[in-house]
Amino acid sequence: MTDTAANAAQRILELRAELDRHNHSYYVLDEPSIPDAEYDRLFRELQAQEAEHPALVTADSPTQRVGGTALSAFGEVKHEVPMLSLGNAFEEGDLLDFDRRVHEGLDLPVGDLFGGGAEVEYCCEPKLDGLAVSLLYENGLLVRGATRGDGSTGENISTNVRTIRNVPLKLHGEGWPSVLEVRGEVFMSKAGFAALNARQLENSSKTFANPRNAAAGSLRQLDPKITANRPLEFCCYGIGRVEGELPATQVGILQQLKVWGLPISRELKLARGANECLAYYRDIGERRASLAYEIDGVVFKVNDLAYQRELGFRAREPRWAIAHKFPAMEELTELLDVEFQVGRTGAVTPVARLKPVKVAGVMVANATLHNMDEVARLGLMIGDTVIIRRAGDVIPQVVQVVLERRPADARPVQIPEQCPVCGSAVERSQLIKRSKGRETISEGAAYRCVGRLACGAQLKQAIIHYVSRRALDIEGLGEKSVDQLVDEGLVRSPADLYKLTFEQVVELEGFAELSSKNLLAAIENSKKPELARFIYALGIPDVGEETAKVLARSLASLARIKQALPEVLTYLPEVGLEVAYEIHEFFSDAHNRSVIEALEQILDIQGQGELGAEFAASTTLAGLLDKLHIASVGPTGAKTLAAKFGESLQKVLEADWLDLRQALSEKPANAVREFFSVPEHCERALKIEAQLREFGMHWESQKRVVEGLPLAGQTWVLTGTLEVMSRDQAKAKLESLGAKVSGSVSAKTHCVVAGPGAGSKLAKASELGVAVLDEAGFLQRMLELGLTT
Ligand code: D41
Repeated sequence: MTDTAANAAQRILELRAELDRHNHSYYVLDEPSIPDAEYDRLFRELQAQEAEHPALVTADSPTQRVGGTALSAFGEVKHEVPMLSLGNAFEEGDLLDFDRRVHEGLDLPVGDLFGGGAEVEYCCEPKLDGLAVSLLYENGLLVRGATRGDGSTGENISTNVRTIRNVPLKLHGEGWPSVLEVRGEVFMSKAGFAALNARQLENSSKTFANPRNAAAGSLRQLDPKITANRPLEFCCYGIGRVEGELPATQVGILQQLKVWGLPISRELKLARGANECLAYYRDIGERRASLAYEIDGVVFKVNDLAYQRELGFRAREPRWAIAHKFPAMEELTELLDVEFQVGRTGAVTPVARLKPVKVAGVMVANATLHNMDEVARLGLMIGDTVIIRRAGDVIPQVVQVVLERRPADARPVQIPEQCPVCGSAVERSQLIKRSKGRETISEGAAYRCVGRLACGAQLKQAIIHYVSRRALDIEGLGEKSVDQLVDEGLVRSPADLYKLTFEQVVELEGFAELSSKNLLAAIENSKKPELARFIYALGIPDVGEETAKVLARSLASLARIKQALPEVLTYLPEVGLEVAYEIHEFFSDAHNRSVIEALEQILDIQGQGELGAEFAASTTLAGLLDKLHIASVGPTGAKTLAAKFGESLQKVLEADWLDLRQALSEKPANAVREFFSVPEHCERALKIEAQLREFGMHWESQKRVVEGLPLAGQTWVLTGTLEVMSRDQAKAKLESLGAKVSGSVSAKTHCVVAGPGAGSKLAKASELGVAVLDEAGFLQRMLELGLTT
């Protein structure tokens, strides 16, 4: 043998071994080891090598086999009509070549620039990224489901396909062929995939690299109960064995299948000629990111079945169909390093620095790694070869490590002990779970730099947030100028902005006389902020604009917000315990307090005054008792208690068991007594009550407050979807006007607000003659009552 032939033989063996390994991972383990694009490259290299050295082709080469191998755990199914594979077009030219071959095969004149020739009609549909299956219907009943396998033999997955919600077990209507084998793709929507992975993560089970693996892994479960719990869907794209009559075109058949209850693509279209096919390709390509499921291209099929028969197939690919692929969303590259970024709230997050690689047409050099748990989950080491995935407009992600390519000198990823920006300590966050009056603390996934505004990274982002449009809206301060102000030590806290002088500003890069004056004027103009904007500007973790508005509206003073106890904060609409603790902790922090005090010296914060009616009306003793999370005492028990003890917390605390038993059954009565036998629990309850009083709220006067409100004594019901406000918001509005909001309609109901999708409650309302408002009518009424949205 010559040298080159020997080298080729060596390379061919290597490629076969590698492809065999990947095939096994992919088809048997459902755990691809490399991206499809990389597999295709290796495969094409092997094909090219074998074409050049035909003597080296052996029957066991991966090129000599189509598709995968059947996994023995399932029974075998022989496909009487083989399940063919699809040829690929990667460029527009490939598609034009395909169209030309179709014309030649059919003896049709090829079109020219002057519109001559005949246009062939093509059925167009997205190419779903799932796995091909065959469903066999006999006399309209689903009798068998099978995977494609190698195209001639697949696996019997009948029990599993039956669990797929949109697979009809019995065909609708009538007139179906006595034997009808339909073929299509089983896939998972992007949302279903995300939900499944979230669930897997929660259960510490293995997550899937992409929706296709998730679909494959779910369909090939030996336990159909597992399959049933996976969000699988089916979409029909063709037929196999048929005994009976069907329409004479591809589109006609699919439309008929749809009538019989089989799902087909909503994007199905008929195109005349190659140019309309290309237009379809571009249109779907543009909408790729916004489709509910992943696709890796579009498929074109000659529409006329007589033409399909005439064209036939070559090897195992029909000459009448082609897949026009989109750029791959996954590629291989190298992890050069992991760096750590510090966010506005001090979160230290790992970022992957990658050897730049083009993924779906875009150069990618960085990818987020979320947190150290994710790094551990991936088993990532610096130097690793990794699979990068860019799904739509989403930030590129590292989805998998290619373990077999790990170099000997790979290094572990380590969280720095000191903040890379300011050198302060980096601490692991704590997860505090509170329920039934108990706290359990565990380690969180996040790490935080404790440097606060002493950390340049946090300070810069805090300032950028503070001046942003929805916060204090100080125009003229860009990211670059903030960097400069911080780096030169001119600004160490938001309060320092107000000390800037003309001389200092005009020295900054990009500032001239006029722009400096404008900036100083903008800073001066920001000195009378609305309370809500000010709260938002502080950048409290988890407090966005909405929560800031709620805080400002309900508590109506910075002093109250600063001291509010977490339980008191949870009286506010849409503030849960987690956020309440974040807010409370933020204001308890000495450093934050000093920054806020400095700002208070300078600013005249607007919109402070009386406690909001909304808050006042929602603070009940029953609510407080409920918030204490006493075991076995829910909202109803809390209400009974409050009523029984005349709205006096003191009386509840002093109650003996017999008193309690008059209001509650044995178990909750025991629980209440036990709970309040702990002095800290009593103290806490009294502290909350004291704060509510201090804020100007009295249980005894609750009734009076409510009685003076315009909707006092009325019960309202909300049903269906509201579009302008959330149901919680609508409920809060109604309660602030004195109404009660109930979950069920009765003759006593004053009014039902019904959005789209309202069902039985709306029916009941009309039955009982209860007034009904749509959302527009409801908003109108709210406006009449002087409430703004
Ligand atoms: O959406 C798909 N993945 C899809 C796959 C489709 N829309 N049409 C297809 N048509 C065929 C032929 C033309 C051979 C009946 C296919 C596939 N085949 C296919 N899927 C996997 C292997 C072949």
